[in-house]
Amino acid sequence: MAIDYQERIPNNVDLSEDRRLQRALEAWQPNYLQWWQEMGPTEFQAHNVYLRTAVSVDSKGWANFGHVKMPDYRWGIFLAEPEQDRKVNFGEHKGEAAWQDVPGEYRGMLRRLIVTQGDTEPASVEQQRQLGLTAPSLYDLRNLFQVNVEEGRHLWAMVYLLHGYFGRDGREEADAMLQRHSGDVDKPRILGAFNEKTPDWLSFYMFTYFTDRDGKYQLASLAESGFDPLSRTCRFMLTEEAHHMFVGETGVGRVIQRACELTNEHGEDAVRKMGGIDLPTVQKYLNFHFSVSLDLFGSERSTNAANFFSMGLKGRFEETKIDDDHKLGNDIYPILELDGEKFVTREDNALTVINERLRDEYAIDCGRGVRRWNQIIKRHGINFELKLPHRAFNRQIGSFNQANTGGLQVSPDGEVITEAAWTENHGNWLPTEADRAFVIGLMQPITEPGKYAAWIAPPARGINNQPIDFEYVRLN
Ligand code: BYC
Ligand code: FE
Ligand code: FE
Repeated sequence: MAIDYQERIPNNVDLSEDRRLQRALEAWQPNYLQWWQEMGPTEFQAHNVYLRTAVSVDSKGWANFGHVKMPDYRWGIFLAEPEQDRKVNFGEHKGEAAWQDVPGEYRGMLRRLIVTQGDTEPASVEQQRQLGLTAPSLYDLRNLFQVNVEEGRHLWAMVYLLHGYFGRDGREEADAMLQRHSGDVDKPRILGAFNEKTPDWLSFYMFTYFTDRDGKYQLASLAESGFDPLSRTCRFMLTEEAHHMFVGETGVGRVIQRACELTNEHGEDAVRKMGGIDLPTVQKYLNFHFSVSLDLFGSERSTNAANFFSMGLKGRFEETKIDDDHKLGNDIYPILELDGEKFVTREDNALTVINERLRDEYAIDCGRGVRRWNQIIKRHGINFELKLPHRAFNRQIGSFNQANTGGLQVSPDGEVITEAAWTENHGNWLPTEADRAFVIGLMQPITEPGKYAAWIAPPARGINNQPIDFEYVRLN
């Protein structure tokens, strides 16, 4: 189905057939645009940016590329194509026809899931709003804005569900999405990682690698939902997520490549002096972003998560490909825990520890890119290996939170340590104020097509087969 971009709210949901919903969304739109102006990218709103716009939900050729101004980018509402005779594929309702309306008894739970998902989208735009001022190239500037406009569209997708299916409380939740702000002391965003700062481009690449990947796993689990409209919105959001993670993986990879080049030219200790970001600093940023992103999966044992599953609202990653009864009545799953100062693996009810299973799958996926980063280092003949820190390192949520470990901490290598040892060493493991100041100090804008900042290698190729010196953002 082709999408009409002349409409105020481009969509493939027959919005013009539902006047009540259309009016509600048209009333929300000016508030959204105002939020975008106030809390979105601080500059470049009047410049033409080479953006990809979704033009259909057909997996072949769903996107169009062209120079547009961000406020003119059409934030449409798109649902992936319906699946014929789709069923609820897990939980107590397994085998029933998928719901086209909200099941009354699950309304509150479903709304909460949609609100939590929706809240992260504008949060990330807020976190990234200053980065345009210090982009290392026009290529990177364009990628930042692509991610930003798509996160804006993801918010639209969730707000469509709230307005369309949850009546007055849905409208109130949609308004609240624009009132909470990342890092706000009074009205913060819901989840921890979305209240952290993204003050520099290394943080941005780490965020898009690690935190957008939480998005991939959460969206994939929600795409399994028995509530069909949620499934279809999330399925389409996943197609866009791939690019966000690509920006992260290649961004970190290019930082690593430059560090390696400088190491080989000037020696390991000269990387910073020569204006690069040394590998030990990259490791610290990695440690930080991986650990705060692990927190996004919630507690190891969660009745919320068990309920979401049993009710048929949120499945497991690739639920329908898993070979079991999809009800998890008697299944077990191993989880890692601290018993005093020792790690032990205990088996628990698979339903109770469903968050942990998703976290496991996420961590494995994170490891794949780390291996590719290490290949870059190896190709340069340098003896250094980046590693994911231990899953218990620097955790704020769940059983490894200090409040639950009797004050014990865990090092990146998985050594259980005292609070005093933590205080003494955490500056070797997490970015210090001085590290952050150093990295921020490198961030100077490069605005000439084809030029790249000294701390990052140019990309291997451009966007949509364009050359790397293409004018990705027209500054004149
Ligand atoms: N920070 O039983 P618990 C994305 C709260 S990213 C603060 O442990 P549950 C994106 C929890 O809310 C994907 N609070 O966890 C990426 C609960 O509070 P209430 C986002 C936290 O409920 C980049 C309480 O602790 N999508 O799309 O089983 C750029 C006890 O909860 C945290 C989703 O998250 C935390 N880290 O699972 C842009 C999917 N963790 O309700 C976008 C929807 C937990 O008692 N959300 N809490 O006040 C969910 O499925 C679940 O809410 C969670 C938590 C998996 C997040
Ligand atoms: Fe998103
Ligand atoms: Fe994303």
